Amino acid sequence: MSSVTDPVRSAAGGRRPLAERTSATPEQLRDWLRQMLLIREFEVRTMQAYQDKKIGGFCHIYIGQEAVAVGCTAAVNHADPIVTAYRDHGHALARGMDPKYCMAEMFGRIGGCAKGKGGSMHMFDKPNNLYGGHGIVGAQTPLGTGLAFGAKYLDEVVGGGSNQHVALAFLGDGALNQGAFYEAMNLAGLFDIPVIYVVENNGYSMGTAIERGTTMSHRIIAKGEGCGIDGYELSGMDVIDVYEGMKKIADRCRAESRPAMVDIRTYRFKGHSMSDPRKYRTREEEEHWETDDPITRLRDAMIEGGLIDDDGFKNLNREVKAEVKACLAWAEASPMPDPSELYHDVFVEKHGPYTGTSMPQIVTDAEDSR
Ligand SMILES: Cc1ncc(C[n+]2csc(CCOP(=O)(O)OP(=O)(O)O)c2C)c(N)n1
Ligand SMILES: [Mg+2]
Repeated sequence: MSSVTDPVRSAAGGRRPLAERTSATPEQLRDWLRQMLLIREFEVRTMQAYQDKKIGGFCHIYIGQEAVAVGCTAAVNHADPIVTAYRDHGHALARGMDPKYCMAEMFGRIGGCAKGKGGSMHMFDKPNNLYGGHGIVGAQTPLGTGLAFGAKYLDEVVGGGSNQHVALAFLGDGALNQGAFYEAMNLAGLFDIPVIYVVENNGYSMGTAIERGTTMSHRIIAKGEGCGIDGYELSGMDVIDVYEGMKKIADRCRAESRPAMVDIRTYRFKGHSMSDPRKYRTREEEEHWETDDPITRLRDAMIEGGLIDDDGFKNLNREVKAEVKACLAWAEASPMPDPSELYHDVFVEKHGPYTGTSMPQIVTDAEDSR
């Protein structure tokens, strides 16, 4: 079963009244709009902080792809594990990570979600069932398969019931050709593992267009079919389309305990990383996609549906800007890790035996609030 939506513009669908398009409540729609605005503002401020040299190392911006993380996360339960690649700020925020831990992580501060040791590419949030943030292309796909296998094992073998979980393993189109991904898909198909491989297909792997590096680029779900995995294609520019499509797929994978592969067509509005002059694509192409902004789409649909007006939108935007400003101040006030942290959380014999760890604040705060 596969439902194909015009990847570039599903505006025809977008023009139908909201009530016909989605079962989401006005509160849910407002929440998605807020989340996308939060991610957008967070990323704009991240770019500024990077340019101001407050953030170092690799840093990949999620602007343009917001509807994917927000729509997919909304379509599953909080207990369902999620794992992703290095373009991960949006997933962390959509999963509910307080942006202050996310920003502090990029600032290399002890208050960061990984005590400042991971940086932009390694957003982890155990209380929110987010298992990273991974820098090796494709490396997260076996992990997502394992997370789904573990959850299914606990449900079926330990608990003696039926499978209750589905895991989301996000990957970029550039990860499609990694051997680990095929091994993971083969096992998922063979053992009925409830994992969904969500390909955030933004058309580029660094500077390489998908057609130049990947076979069957017009129909990548064929790769999953070779492992007996059902494939689906969705437009990633409209959060309602993403949610409605993913909800059906996720419900089915959970109920039948089966894997799926989803090709979600999207576009990163910025470069691959902070140091990308984007010479491999034209300004016209960028403008074409920028006019199909996922935030504008939802805002317009909500205005048309009478769920928000211009002032309401401005207020929401103002709230989000204040929240991100506060998170920047929090990150800046968080101390640098003590040098002794170099010897914690690592297995390096040269420096003596493993010296244990201390829990990051994101975990202790969650425990305290229970
Ligand atoms: C195994 C491996 N090979 C190469 C790289 C270098 N690299 C980092 S990101 C990237 C492109 C991946 O593109 P894609 O999966 O489409 O994700 P996107 O950046 O578009 O989100 C490459 C080749 C890497 N990190 N890991
Ligand atoms: Mg890509």
